[in-house]
Amino acid sequence: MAKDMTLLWGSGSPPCWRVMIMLEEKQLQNCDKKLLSFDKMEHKSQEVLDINPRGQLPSFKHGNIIVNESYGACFYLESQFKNQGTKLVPDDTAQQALMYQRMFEGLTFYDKVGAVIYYEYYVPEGERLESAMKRNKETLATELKLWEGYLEKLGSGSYMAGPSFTLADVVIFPTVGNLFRFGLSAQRYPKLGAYYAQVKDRPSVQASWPPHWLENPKGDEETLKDV
Ligand SMILES: N[C@@H](CCC(=O)N[C@@H](CS)C(=O)NCC(=O)O)C(=O)O
Repeated sequence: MAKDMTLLWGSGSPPCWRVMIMLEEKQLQNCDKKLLSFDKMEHKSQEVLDINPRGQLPSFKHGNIIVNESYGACFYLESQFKNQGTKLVPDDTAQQALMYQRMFEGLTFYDKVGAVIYYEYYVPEGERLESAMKRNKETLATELKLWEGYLEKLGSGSYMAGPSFTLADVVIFPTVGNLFRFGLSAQRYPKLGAYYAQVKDRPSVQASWPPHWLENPKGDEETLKDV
């Protein structure tokens, strides 16, 4: 089924993790997946650049079709393998609308998480400011309260867009996984904590768990402890 399908990916990258979960949900485990190292700058290798001129991961190819953007790859796979594996777009109009709404808000969510957890990666040492980090953390706290409210409104045991696991969970769970890896308090954010606990054991999520997290189960828990 996953004939002539290639995914170049990096461990821990939320955009890569989205596509990894998607492949599992769609029973496309035999996709040819190649783990590359950001530390070794393999995302700028010719192999990646041949598929993705941005030199970014994920880079995804199916036959002659290239869809590198993680959201694009997820939509593409759902549409191409609609009747295979988990159905990830609900038929119910209101649930579908909420799924789209949350998916795209998920990009804003990810940006705000990234502005804190990847601050040192993106901002060179001499340009880092404590005031900027403080502001980014405050902005993230405001964002997190919004998601707490969304989950609260849906009720306990809900997924991101209602009673079923959808594309919204595929794209947002990796962001939530990173939050807890970097030390977010499940006591301060109980709804996100419960969502994380509920989804982390899903087989597609377990099968795609970042390998370097398995090797080193404790992340940098200081980063978000005061958010
Ligand atoms: N919009 C892209 C973002 C991909 C992305 O930012 N990938 C990061 C890893 S998380 C990357 O390859 N960064 C290296 C670089 O930009 O040079 C997507 O959603 O697929």
